[in-house]
Amino acid sequence: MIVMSIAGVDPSGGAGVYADLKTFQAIGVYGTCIVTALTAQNPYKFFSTLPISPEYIAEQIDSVMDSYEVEFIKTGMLYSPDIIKLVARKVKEYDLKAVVDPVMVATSGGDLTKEDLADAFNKYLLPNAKLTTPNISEAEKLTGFDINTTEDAMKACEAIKCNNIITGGHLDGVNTISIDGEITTIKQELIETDNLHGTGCNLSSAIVAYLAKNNDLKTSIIKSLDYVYEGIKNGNYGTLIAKI
Ligand code: PXL
Repeated sequence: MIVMSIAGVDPSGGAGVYADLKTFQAIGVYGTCIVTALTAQNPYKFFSTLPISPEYIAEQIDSVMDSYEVEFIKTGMLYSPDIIKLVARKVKEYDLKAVVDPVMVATSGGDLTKEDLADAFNKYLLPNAKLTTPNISEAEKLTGFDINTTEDAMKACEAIKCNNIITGGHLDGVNTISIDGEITTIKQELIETDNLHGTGCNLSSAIVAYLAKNNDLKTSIIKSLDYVYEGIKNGNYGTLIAKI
């Protein structure tokens, strides 16, 4: 049960590959991490980004694949269309089942990329992904729809090019899920907090971990929503004992 995160580094540890690794550990799978970019940030302020070249990202992926058997991966901050293209190529090459967190903007408000990534996600990565996990603003970018209501989110769910969950933190806690064309909703209680940094990262890495532990997609999503909810409540990702 070896999984992989392909994402950026958040030195404050709440998001990116460090957060993913903590979540993999909490759920009981062995995690590997491919770094797409360094960032300088904390949960409240984003300073800057230093991307890694696509060639060196490819070398990292190949080096892990050379000796580990990986079936499930998640992708987070991919920074540029070229990196998205490269990752899509590697997903095909190694026949990987990918959960794509279509990261475009940091929770703290900083741009995690200079370019418009929605087209590249739609064209290269989503058509071969197992699941994508946009929040409302990412779903708006992927579909071009405005999302103000659950009905809007359901329409966007239908339009996204693979199985997806549109997370409902900004829609009264209503998550909208589309699996094999069937649309359902799961409502969660909203928690008052000033720290939602990394919740998207932790959701997608938890889903990958539960998938690797042989849960089906719907079960993996439900368990992961619960894991993230507990993490927000306790502010202690990675020290949680996950329900395995
Ligand atoms: O949650 C989006 C995200 C993804 N990856 C990295 C981040 C963030 C948000 O801050 O820093 C590296």
